Amino acid sequence: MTDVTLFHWEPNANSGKPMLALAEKGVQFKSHYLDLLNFDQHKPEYLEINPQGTIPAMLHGDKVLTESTAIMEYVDETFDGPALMPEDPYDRLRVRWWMKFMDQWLAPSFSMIGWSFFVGPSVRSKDPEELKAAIDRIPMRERRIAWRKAIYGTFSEEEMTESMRRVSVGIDMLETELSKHKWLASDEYSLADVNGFNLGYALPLSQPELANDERTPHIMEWLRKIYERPATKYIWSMGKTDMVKRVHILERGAN
Ligand SMILES: N[C@@H](CCC(=O)N[C@@H](CS)C(=O)NCC(=O)O)C(=O)O
Repeated sequence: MTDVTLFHWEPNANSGKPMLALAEKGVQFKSHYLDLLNFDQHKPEYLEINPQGTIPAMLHGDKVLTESTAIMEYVDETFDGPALMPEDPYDRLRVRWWMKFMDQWLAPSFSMIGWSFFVGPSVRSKDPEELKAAIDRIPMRERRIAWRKAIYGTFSEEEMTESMRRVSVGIDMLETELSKHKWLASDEYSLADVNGFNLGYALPLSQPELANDERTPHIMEWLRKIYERPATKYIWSMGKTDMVKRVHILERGAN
């Protein structure tokens, strides 16, 4: 086995990006599952690997890699297997354009909605003192603030409205772009698709009015094609919670 260890949570969002990129390249890796809802990412043994206390992180030999998109690019460039970046420089630019757009603009809005409706409610019933201590242990100030807002339900109406607006704008942009090429950034399957799938695989469940067969047929077909790839099936089978079962909405004929 290649000397790769991936520290990840569920195949979802940032964790799923390097998981799926590794599987697409055919790279076997040691899986080290961290339970985000149990605050495993803030435990001292993981902070030695990623002092920011966020997931994912990867070890390749003696190298420590963090930042999910940068890890995907490293994986693509380092290992044999099908290229996940196109040859053409303009196509490559579009892959990077979409990844930057998703990582910096769209994903934080998806994340705020997910943290408000899922992450916060999932941990809220723990002992209040334990929760307070868990929050105090989080190394990054901005993550402490996000956890507090998720747990105590204090994301403002303005923040939530803006996140919903961004998700809606992002869905329309994806639909337009996917009507132009076979895949998101070009006619070749790329890291932009891996990134986008991790962000949007559950859209037909989480935003059924905005993402559905009538309104966004290109998005639906794109998600289904990625879902049908053997690498995607394999990685999603590594999920340990019901969260990943949402992917089955992409089964043809499921809705
Ligand atoms: N920019 C980082 C963000 C990593 C990140 O924030 N990951 C989330 C999970 S998707 C996390 O670890 N959250 C846990 C926490 O904030 O405690 C990346 O892309 O790797």
